Amino acid sequence: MRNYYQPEIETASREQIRQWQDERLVQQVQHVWDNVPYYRAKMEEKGVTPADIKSVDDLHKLPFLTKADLRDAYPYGLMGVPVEECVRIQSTSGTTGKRVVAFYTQGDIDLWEDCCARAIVAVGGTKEDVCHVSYGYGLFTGGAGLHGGSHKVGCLTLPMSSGNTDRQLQFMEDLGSTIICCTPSYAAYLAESIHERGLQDKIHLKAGIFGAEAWSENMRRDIEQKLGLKAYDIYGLTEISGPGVSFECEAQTGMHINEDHFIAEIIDPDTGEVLPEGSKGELVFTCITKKAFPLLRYRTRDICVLSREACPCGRTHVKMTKPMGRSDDMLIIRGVNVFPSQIETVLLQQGYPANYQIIVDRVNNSDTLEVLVEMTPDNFSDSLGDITAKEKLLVAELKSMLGLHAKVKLVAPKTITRSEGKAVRIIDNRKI
Ligand code: DLL
Repeated sequence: MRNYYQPEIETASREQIRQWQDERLVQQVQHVWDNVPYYRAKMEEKGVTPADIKSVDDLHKLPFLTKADLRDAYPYGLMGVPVEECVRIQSTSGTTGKRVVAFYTQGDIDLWEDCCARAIVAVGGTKEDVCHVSYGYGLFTGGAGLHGGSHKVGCLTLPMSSGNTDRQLQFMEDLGSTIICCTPSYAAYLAESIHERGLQDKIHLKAGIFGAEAWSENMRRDIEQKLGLKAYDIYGLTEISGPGVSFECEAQTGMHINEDHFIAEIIDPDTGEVLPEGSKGELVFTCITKKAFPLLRYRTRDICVLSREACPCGRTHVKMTKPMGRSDDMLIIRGVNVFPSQIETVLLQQGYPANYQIIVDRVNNSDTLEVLVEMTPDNFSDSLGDITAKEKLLVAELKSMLGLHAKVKLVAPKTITRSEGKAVRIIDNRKI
């Protein structure tokens, strides 16, 4: 028997999952209709009532919710229970406009922590493990979510939060951390620091649970090799609870969505039309168990593909690919769509670390793209004379990936500020 946290749920038959979803959706729509006037008005506008929603097949009849709705209804307008029944708020890490504030009852926290516990068990976590949580604690959901999940699994939980790298490494060594949870960019920074201090033999990590931002397969291999662990992806968003909406298993080929709590759809981001399974499009979630912040058909802006192919791990819940960029993170430069992940892929393929910054500007009414790329200490010292040649090679590789000319500037190691949470990789001066 595999050590699943909730095998009866995670390996349930498709029919069983579908039955849970049908029943829970019907109840949730009634709950929202009765308690969330903002969404009820949207349903009325579309001429839909709870009687029209009998199963998942009817989901498409419901109106979408977007980030704009969350701003309109800020702070209490989408709550499904009275404030006195809530025990927690969390908030997004967004830096522009109003932050998203999500509310939780104790039951909502419990189911969120269940999802995170499943993620920890999926990377091999048991009560024997020391789980080092370096996601930020506080309003951000990363710390609180994985912390709660780690308790449920029974791991010894180290609530490190982000920052103070020396202390992180000291505890990692002294307490023998075996699982690390943080953003992939912070994992890359920790790996760099461990190598600089020559601590490789003193660190005994076996698995990393990395998410909250996009990271490529190349970056995965790089982190795995440098930290000597297996690196797993985890996905989630504050609006839908936080980390653990989906997570990777040992197969490392996509993230299982916790379908007993969330129904996933893929839509065409331009028309809103539901796309057939296997299509690439915008991910939309409907929460069917959460009570305090019960979002229905929430448009995530994340672009991905869903797959129901049988997974060797035995889990039956649908898998999503890594988000292939957010439709609102995509840069449009001289009319060309550019995703930061494409630039990262080129840099890692050419042997550079994932420390870079993309600077977009507008000069004489034309967009410019510049990529600052940090060198490793090794390629810095042996390339002093031939930096221009290396820059030219990157310009050519980027041109073939993006179909666009980008200026490239190689900079000395440690020039680009390291991030302890989500990395800030894009500076778009056109917006200022
Ligand atoms: O980032 C929740 C989280 C914490 C997920 C820790 C995983 C680990 P927000 O701050 O609300 O919540 O940001 C949500 O981050 O819509 C995606 O665009 C992006 N994102 C989250 N996980 C991944 C991932 C948390 N694994 C937004 N890969 C989402 C790529 C991710 N992007």
